[in-house]
Amino acid sequence: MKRIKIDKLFTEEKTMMLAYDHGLEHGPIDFNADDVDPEYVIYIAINGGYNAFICQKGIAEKYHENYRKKIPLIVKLNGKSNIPRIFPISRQLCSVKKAVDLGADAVGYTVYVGSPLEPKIFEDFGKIQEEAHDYGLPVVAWMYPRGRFVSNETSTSMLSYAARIGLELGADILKIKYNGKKEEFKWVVKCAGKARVAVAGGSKLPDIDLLKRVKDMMETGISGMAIGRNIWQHKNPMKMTAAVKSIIFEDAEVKEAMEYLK
Ligand code: FBP
Repeated sequence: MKRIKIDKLFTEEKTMMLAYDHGLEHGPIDFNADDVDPEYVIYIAINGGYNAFICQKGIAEKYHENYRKKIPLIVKLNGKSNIPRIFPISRQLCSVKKAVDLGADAVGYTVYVGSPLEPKIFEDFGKIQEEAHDYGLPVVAWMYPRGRFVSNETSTSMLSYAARIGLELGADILKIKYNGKKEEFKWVVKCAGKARVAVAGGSKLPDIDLLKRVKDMMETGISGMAIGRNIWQHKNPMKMTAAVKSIIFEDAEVKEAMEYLK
């Protein structure tokens, strides 16, 4: 088996990645006059010292291309808008080869656990996982329980099942939502086994609430975050980046992290 080059996405086994695929997933409703510009967010990713920038191929082609050597890239291979609210499924929009041509250091793929279309989703994921590994690329899986068979998308039992599925399907990094239950979430991380867990940030929170959440999450054994809106929607993204990083990489207390926001 080819060696999977995962270390580039981590600093001493911890990570903080910047996600920017929201234009497709949510639409411009997530953006303001600054962060609607991909250059603005790439600037944050590079100058904030993120471990990777995550985007769809269109942004990678038109914007990241000039920064190839400056920040690792994760190309999201599938995606969908939130307009047709039918069965949760996110189809492949970019090939693994195209991601490699764009300079990707890893590929990303959303898996809707529990969707009525789950068999198709798993089958498709299986293919891209093998292709990516043939190139030595790690696979980041957004493991999101969703659909009418899922009564609670963030229950510990659902999240732990999603984490385990991610491990068993061969994902290297699992992007999972945090449910705010620190003790229970340790079980989610345990179920992920050797797959590393990076938690999503969620919608924008007040500063103190976000930092408390990050502190709690880091105490569950996760490797870090793949965060988006809480950074680039912030009025001072670089300060918020420094605050979150201090907790992830230096184990800072919330009070110490708050100092970066002054
Ligand atoms: P945030 O940190 O902004 O929550 O981003 C995480 C993320 O997974 C994005 O990568 C993605 O666009 C979005 O959330 C999808 O969230 P949902 O499927 O819940 O709308």
